Amino acid sequence: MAAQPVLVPEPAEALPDLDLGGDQGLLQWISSVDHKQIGIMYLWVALLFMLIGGVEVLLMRVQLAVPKNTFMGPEIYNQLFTMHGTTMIFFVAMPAIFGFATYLVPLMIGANEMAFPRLNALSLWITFFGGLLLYFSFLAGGAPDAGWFNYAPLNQYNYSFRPGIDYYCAGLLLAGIGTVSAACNFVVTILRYRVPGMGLKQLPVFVWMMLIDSFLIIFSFPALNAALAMLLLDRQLHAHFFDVQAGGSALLWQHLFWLFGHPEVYIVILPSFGILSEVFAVFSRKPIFGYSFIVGSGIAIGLLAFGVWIHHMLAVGLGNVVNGFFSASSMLIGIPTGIKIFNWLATMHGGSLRFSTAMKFAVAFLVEFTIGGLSGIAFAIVPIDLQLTDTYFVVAHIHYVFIGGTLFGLLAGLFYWFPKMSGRQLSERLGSWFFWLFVIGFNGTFLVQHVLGTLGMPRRVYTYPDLPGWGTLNMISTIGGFLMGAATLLLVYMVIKAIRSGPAATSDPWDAFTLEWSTASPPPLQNFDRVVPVRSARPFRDLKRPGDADWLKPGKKEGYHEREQSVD
Ligand code: HEM
Ligand SMILES: [Cu+2]
Repeated sequence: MAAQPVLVPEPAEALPDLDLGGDQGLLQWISSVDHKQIGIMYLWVALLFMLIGGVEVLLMRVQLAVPKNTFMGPEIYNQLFTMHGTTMIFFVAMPAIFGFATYLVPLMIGANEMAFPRLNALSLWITFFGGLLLYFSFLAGGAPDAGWFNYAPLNQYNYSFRPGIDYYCAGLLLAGIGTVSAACNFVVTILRYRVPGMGLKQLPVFVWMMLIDSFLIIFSFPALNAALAMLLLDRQLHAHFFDVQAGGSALLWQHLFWLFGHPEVYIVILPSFGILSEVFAVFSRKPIFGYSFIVGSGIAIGLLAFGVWIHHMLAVGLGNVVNGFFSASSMLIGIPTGIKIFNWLATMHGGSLRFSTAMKFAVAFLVEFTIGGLSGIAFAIVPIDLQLTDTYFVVAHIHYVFIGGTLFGLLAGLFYWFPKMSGRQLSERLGSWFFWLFVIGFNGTFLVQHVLGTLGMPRRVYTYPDLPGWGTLNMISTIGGFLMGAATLLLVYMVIKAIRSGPAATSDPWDAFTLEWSTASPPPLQNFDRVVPVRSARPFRDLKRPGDADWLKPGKKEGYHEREQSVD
């Protein structure tokens, strides 16, 4: 079963004679339909917008550093927090996820391309142009200023007559179309283009999570896209969908938004769960503990994600029965999430751990994401939510899950896959500096916001009174923010330095398990000309250690019993 026929959507014309390791020039990049180049461009888009969103938030933190500050006024502040949140979710987290997935999914399933390479390029470019369109609002008379959730009636023309909200609608609609088309591409690629022998039970966990993720996108983004189109009709053609005075419903916006918005928070966390599952296994030198539980709980999270959106609306007065139901369903999500945490801990247990920078971020994730999960459960308790909603406690929760969860996962992925993507090794020494600077800055910024929230400091305000403790805690938060800013610059420096002059990486620097490591670093234009036989979820490891392949062990389920062999 050695030389498999390569099961890939081969391009109709011969492949251009390209060496992806070389310097190809800008025109080649922007006209590319190669999934690896598109993946890398997605990552650059994410980095670009992360720097912009980062500058926005640092300006906000300067304004909040001391009470009664007059550094900026409320108009600018509202635009900044709206643009910060919108940018980070739609133009940083999503492109970063798609960057990794576009690059890795075909490689991990032994394919040479995405199912629809041209659609893949289209998805990237309209996402990017959606971001540009959103930012064009600054030049067109003012950015949107009603928050990333853009609630009615604030989003209505008579409350926000500048064109910012129109750009919000147009930019997100454009990006939304790119997102849905990318998700369709992943579903077809994963279901149709796996190498022979790779059943669904042999899919790498990251690919599984991207499959679930894509379905979440396909079912949730239409709610947002519809709401955005309706809002444009409201604003441009006086349709009154969300205008209470004319018989519309402001709550309708919230329902549509959170019907999208809650699944969205799982859309951005599931890929990180996938990345971490790869990282924990490889850096513990063990198979992932409880593969089917990891996958199954991912599916459970995906299904539950659609049944909890009202926990974002517990304070709007839908009544005790509705609130009680959604409170309970929200807490259920803690169960599959807890299962995953347990499985990762069990994967590390008894393994021979290697604390590379990727693994450091994975372990830090366990701590920070658990803090974010616990504050989430606290919010799901209605009386607590009524006290804490719209305070800084929410800001703390969001960031523990987004940064301590999503971003830490993505950073673990960056340090893990960078050698594969670039053919260069990132400096572990600078990586360690970056890690500590970032983790300290992150906790400095957001841990104290739990306290600010319980003290009653409202979120989305441009200044605050001089009450006992508020100034000090805010100052700590601002200093933490600047530490994260410094860490981000260090990351950019590291990446550029490694690309220019980093030590060359081998094809398999971590002694990894999955197929992407069986090809060169960086992979050639045609990923594989021969694909290894796949019989387990660790096909590349099976190949490297034929005598000890997973499928040779009689009666072995995944897990645990492998401790003896794991010391290699
Ligand atoms: C254990 C799982 C989780 C539970 C039970 C939970 C629960 C909640 C609740 C009840 C709120 C509403 C708080 C309020 O506005 O009063 C909330 C807000 C939020 N959560 Fe979570 N959450 C969980 C995980 C996550 C994850 C994984 C993410 C993202 C990666 C996330 C992102 C957010 C965001 C962005 C908001 C604020 C939305 C806004 O008003 O702008 N949460 N969460
Ligand atoms: Cu939610």
